[in-house]
Amino acid sequence: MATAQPNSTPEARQDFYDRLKPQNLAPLWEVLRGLLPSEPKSKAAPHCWCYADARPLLMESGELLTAQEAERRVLVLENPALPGMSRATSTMYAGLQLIMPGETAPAHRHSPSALRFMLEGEAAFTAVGGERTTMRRGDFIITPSWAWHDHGNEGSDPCAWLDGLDLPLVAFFEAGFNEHYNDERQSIVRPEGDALARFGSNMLPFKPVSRYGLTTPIFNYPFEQTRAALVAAAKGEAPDPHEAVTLRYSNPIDGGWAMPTMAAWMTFVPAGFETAPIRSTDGIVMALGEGAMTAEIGDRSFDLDESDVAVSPGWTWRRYRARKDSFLFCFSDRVAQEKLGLWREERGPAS
Ligand code: GTQ
Repeated sequence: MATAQPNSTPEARQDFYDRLKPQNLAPLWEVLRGLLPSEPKSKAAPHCWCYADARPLLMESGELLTAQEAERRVLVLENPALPGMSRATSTMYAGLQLIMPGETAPAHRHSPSALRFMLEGEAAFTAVGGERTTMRRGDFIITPSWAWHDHGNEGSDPCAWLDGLDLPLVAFFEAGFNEHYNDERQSIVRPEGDALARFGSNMLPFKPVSRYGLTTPIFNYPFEQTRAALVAAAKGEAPDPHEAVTLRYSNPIDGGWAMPTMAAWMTFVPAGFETAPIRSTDGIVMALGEGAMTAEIGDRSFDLDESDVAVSPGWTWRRYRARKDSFLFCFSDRVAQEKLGLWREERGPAS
């Protein structure tokens, strides 16, 4: 039996749509394909920021205004396909932050979480929860959601690092708060190293509780420890064809990811090793801590030197080839996607 065919003209449909509009109604069938694509197509583009190009401009910003004046003196890494949106990937913010000798980035707190990957300088500190930590090259540092934090530079050279924040995610949920401290620097109530001793030495208090709720109580994962673990792990078995040698930063309280919204890990690609293509639904921000490597991301190929930052948009094939032993720091929204049951990956053939 034939179904009745409505014989509406394009004009009749348009007229119907025009009458829907004032009622704040819209026809799903005109937008359904865009709402339910067969697979993700990220709006972000693969991109690389060479530190050699960005650094002079970052240093110039140090002459232009103080950290106090700026509150945070940061050059935002804007994805070229998302101009003006302060996004490196569709869901992650990234920036290069500079603190000149003697300066303080004043204490504040916000519900977005922040992470830092230290690039340059030996004498920068960040203070979190009444404790200071010195930030050294390659260190992974965490500012938990709603924790007071200020940064300073006690040395004679500029200090710079990569910032990562979940700002676009928090903005999407419209759940962001921000507050200023009543002083430039927070009061220090614990000696440096306290958190690492209690939680980051393969030991735990009998009743391990994080001061920072869902975020790890360790707020500096020193590169020295991370690097040593990766190098030792590489001796135990051959690198994984897709992941090379990868370890993730974990929360010692539950073994999960270190932060509730941003996943962070480090990949060691031994010199001469080439990974097979892999893609995952999380868009990844990566910074080369040490070494020299090529990252093929989608149809782009980037030669990464130390401190270069690249982004791999979600569901984009990526593969690495190391020219020297390379230590690649990565972060993404993978942990959030996993919790929501959305995260997927696909592994291409290993040649
Ligand atoms: O260091 O607290 O890149 O609040 C952007 C916002 C850094 C910070 C950023 C921030 C910070």
